[in-house]
Amino acid sequence: MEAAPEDAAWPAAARCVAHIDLDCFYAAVEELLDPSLAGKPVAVVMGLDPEGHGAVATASYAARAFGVYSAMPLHAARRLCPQLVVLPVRHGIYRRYSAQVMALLHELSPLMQQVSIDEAFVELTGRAEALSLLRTASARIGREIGLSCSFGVATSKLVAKIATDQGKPRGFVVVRPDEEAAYLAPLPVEVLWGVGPRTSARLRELDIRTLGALAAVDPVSLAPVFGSRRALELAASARGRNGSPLVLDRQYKSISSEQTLGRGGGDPHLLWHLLQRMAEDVAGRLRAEGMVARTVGIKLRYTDWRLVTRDLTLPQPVDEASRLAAVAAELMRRNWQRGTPLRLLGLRASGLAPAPAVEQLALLPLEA
Ligand code: DCP
Ligand code: MG
Repeated sequence: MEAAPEDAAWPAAARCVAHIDLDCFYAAVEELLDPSLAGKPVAVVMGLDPEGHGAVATASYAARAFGVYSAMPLHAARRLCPQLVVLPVRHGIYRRYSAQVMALLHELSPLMQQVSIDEAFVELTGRAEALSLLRTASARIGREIGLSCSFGVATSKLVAKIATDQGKPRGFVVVRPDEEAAYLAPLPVEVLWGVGPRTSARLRELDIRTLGALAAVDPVSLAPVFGSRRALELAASARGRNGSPLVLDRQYKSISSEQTLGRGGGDPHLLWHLLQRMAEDVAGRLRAEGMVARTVGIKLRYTDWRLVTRDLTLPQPVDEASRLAAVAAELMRRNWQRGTPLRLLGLRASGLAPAPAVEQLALLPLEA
């Protein structure tokens, strides 16, 4: 795909966080599986019983036009939209689609946080081409999986998520560095995380309805109402300043390589050779992701299926093949019953963190 002009390079100095949320997720999957539903008002309903009780899990856009929303009792939804097509939830099917989307996103970066079944954050800081990568991912979700999604891209999770919601459906909303405050200014205060009915009522009493108005007041004047900590947090959020890091999913916290062994699975020379190859593979993927690993582990499966996994957490993170292989070899020395044949050998790097930019620069003169 050709880079659109609006997909200009993301500045290296700024954080880059993408948020994605699938459009009308459960209803979209049902439409994908039964194209005759397209364009009809569809409600996917939880707890649907033979008497027609239940609660709307989600509604298609055609149903939303009648005022049907998530969490509404089914009888109320039917009153608003008598021709509503009602389907029971099928969690197993939605989970499979969700897993496909998450796997595709994970190709962008292992720094990914799945927030719910249809929603995730991806950290793309340091990736100048972030926007064109995301646009390609969005197109692939449509083409390869058949679902429509919305993306928000910004310098924080907070603003990225707001951008996604504002662009729905099929949105791709980019809030560039330093444009956060201007982007948020016209929006109602309720779009901020944690601003529920109570906070928004108190803000209304102070005549603050938009984020622009909230950003304009001195946080000192909010402190008596909200406490100083919350007042400062509100003031920063209203300008789009929020440093919340991604909370990484366990399953995405490692990069590993495995090799099934035939004959010769007890030969130390062969195993050392394999460890080096796997270390090169893992190191290459770590560097491609811009990551370093604190923990290196091995996985040994003996021919009687006994499984041994051992790891070592290092004082300094690593991303070079030689270091990974050396640590893995040391773990082998301590834990492998030398000469005993293995069915499988694996090497795993975990405790991942973004590679520190300064250290990488410091390495350059040595490599030149
Ligand atoms: N869901 C649910 N009950 C709710 C809200 C949501 O069971 N109260 C389920 C059904 C949704 C899915 O979770 O399809 C994702 O939730 P979203 O809030 O992202 O809603 P949708 O994806 O349906 O719509 P949107 O396009 O607004 O994201
Ligand atoms: Mg959604």
